[in-house]
Amino acid sequence: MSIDLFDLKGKVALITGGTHGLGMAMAKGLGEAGAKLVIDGHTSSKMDTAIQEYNSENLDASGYLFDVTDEKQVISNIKRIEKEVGPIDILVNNAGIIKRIPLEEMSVEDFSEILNIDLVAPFIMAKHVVKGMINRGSGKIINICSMMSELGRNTVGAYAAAKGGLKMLTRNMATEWAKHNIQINGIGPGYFATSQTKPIRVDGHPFNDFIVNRTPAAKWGDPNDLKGAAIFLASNASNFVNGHILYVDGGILATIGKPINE
Ligand code: GCO
Repeated sequence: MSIDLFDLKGKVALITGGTHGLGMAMAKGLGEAGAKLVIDGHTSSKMDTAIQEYNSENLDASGYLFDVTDEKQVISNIKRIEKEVGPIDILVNNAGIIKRIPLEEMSVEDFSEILNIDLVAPFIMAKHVVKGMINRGSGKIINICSMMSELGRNTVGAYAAAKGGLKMLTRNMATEWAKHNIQINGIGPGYFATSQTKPIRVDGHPFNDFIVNRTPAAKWGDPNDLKGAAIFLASNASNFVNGHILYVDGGILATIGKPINE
């Protein structure tokens, strides 16, 4: 049955930054499709709350607190996870930060921190998870990109540099690892109602109205709208899809936009 192509029973999925927001929504989708969930985070209080929420929805989830930018921590935790939970079949590089600062005012420290978490960490995670996938001859890696993988925007220059880089890193991972029956793709969320967008999604905030008008779907996305894309790219349904960025954006990238009153 074709629907079985989306079945993730028996698979182990590691989601970085899976304690809230888009990461949690995508993780729940993978769990609902049958995967065992391994949630990475860096705050124990957030992790405890998140694991309770997953388990309250009968999802098999275990939490691991480690810093995705620290290669030593990544290596030791991947070892622990593969021993305690099982070989990692699916990696979702979702953890990320954003700082909204004009480039001419942004410190090198801020710029480097954003690049480190949003671009270098996905490289470190994939570099160490893929070794097991190559040995097993199969695996899925999903890098969470952004509209800023394609478009610039005032104040988010470092984030755009990182997300643009992540798009190309995704393509190069596919170039180098697809021959091992590993599929590496990206998901590019549009504008979603999350804690990350909260500051710019308040009534009366010019950006809020701009996004509703700029998005052909005329609304902010619901994090649950990402579940389908995550399950597709994590499952056998995408076994010949590689180096692709699947944008889930309500049509933003399809259009030049329209005047407010049109
Ligand atoms: C912003 C937003 C975006 C979104 C998302 C869009 O300030 O523009 O936070 O970065 O979160 O990445 O794809």
